Amino acid sequence: MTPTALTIAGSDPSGGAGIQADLKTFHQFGVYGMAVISLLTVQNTREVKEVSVLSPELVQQQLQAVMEDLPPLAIKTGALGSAANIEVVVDMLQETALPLVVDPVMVSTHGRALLAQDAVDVLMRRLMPIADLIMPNIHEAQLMTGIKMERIEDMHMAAERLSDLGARAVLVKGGHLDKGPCVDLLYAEGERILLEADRVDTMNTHGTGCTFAAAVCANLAKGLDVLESVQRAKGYVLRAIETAPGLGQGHGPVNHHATV
Ligand code: PXL
Repeated sequence: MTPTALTIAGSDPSGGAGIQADLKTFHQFGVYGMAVISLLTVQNTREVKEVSVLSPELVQQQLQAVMEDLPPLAIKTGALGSAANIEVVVDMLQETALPLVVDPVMVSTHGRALLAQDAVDVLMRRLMPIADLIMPNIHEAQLMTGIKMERIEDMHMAAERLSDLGARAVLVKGGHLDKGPCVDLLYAEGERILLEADRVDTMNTHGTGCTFAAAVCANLAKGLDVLESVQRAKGYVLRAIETAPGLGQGHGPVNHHATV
């Protein structure tokens, strides 16, 4: 059977993040990709000029069109934009038992809000309990838990807290910690696993979060378990950063052609 995956996320016309990154990543992993668009950004590698959030009706209708005809084997959510968009997504997805990866995108690479303030609460209360894996970076983890993220132990505490909200597994991404290797902490069923990678000194990290979550989702669609999916996805993202094509004058995209 052809593995299929769906992303519900925002558009980045410069192609490095959002649904564009997700679809390229699905494709690279040999997975048929589908995309429900939740918001449009007007941006390039230098700046975000505009963000326009789609109506919940349009998001609901796109999702319905996919689900009634060709339901995917796994789903990933990225920037959803509003509390109302999260509500319609959860209303529809809670009926299904499909593997769901949640990238709780709150701000863009350039610091623009991609999720309304009041939506963080809805995300935690409604989306988290149906997630198989939620993948916050330290800023998102800090915003959701109030725990100041400075050390691995802080990441562990935040992961426990988020796990209590119902997510089956939590991956707190430590790439934004100040120094040392990039350590991500995977927490599931009371156990933690540390995933380490060398830090790459580069400007070209635009869309890494999207690409990471999409790669996990692609592997879940292919039937791998969460740990194996995360490990393979992390390797792919590291190679994608190391071989970034150097496009644009700001934060450039990663190389989605990297080996899987
Ligand atoms: O990486 C977060 C992200 C998600 N979605 C869209 C984005 C970005 C980062 O800039 O533009 C559409």
